[in-house]
Amino acid sequence: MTAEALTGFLDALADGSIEVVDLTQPLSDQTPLIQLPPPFANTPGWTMHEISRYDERGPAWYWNSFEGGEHMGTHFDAPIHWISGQTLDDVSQVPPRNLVGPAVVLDLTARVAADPDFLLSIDDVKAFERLHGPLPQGGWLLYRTGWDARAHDQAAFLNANDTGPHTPGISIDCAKWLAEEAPIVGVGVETVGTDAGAAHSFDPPFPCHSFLLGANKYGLTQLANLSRLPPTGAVLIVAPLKIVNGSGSPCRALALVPR
Ligand code: 23J
Ligand code: MN
Repeated sequence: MTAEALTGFLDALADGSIEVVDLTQPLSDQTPLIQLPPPFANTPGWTMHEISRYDERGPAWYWNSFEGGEHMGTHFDAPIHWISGQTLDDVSQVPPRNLVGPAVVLDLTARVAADPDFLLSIDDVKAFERLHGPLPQGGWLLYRTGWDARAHDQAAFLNANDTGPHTPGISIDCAKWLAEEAPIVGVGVETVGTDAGAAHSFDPPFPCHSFLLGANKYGLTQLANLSRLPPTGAVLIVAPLKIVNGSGSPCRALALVPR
C-alpha cells in the first residue's frame, strides 16, 4: 500500500493531476522587513557577497555567501522564538513530520480590503468550518488577506502611518483558541508577521506569537499564491533551514494541489 501511494503520487505529478504551487516570496535585498517600534532592535535585511563568478577567484564556478535575519521574507517561526515557548523546540529541533501536512485556506480578502486592521475572529473560523469541515488535525490554517499584492513594496507592505503599521492579523481570543483548542500545528499568513500591525499594543502583546508558539505550534509568514489554493484539500510542505539554536528561518513553502 505504502509504495503504491508514492508511485500514485508521482504519476499524478507527472500527468499534472497534482500541481506544485510555490508559496514562497523571492528573497533579496528588496524583501520587505518587519519594523518594530523603539526601543526594540530590528532585523537586518538580506545581503549577498560574491565569492567568485567564473573569474580569477574561481574560474569555473559562481557562488556567494549571504547574511540576513532569521525572520525575513517567507519564513518559519519556531516555538523558541517567543518567551512563552523558550523551553520548546528551536528550528533545528522541529520534528520533520510537522513540516508536511494538510492546509486549509480562509479567504478574508474582502474584509481586509475594507479594513486593513481587520482581525480574524473565532466566529470567522467557525463559519469556515460550517462550510468546509473542521480545521485539519496536524495541519495548517492559511490566512488569505490579499496582502501578497503589496509584497514588492516595503511601504505598501507595512502600511504604516503616524499611528503605526496597519496590517491584518488575528484577534487575541482567536489566537488563544487556535493555540489551545484547534488541532492545527501552525498558522500561515501573507503579511510580514503572523500578528497584526497593531499587535504591539494588544494584551498580551503579539498574541499570535505568544499563544501559538507557547503551545508548541508554528508560524509561517509572507506567503505568496494562496489565491491558487482550494479552501481544503492542499498539502503544505515547509522547509526551514536546520539552523542549530535558530529561532526561525527563511524557508521554502510548497503546496501540493489536486487539479
Ligand atoms: C520579533 C518581534 C515581534 C514580531 C516578530 C519578531 C515577527 O513578526 C516575526 O517575524 O516573528 S511580530
Ligand atoms: Mn518570524
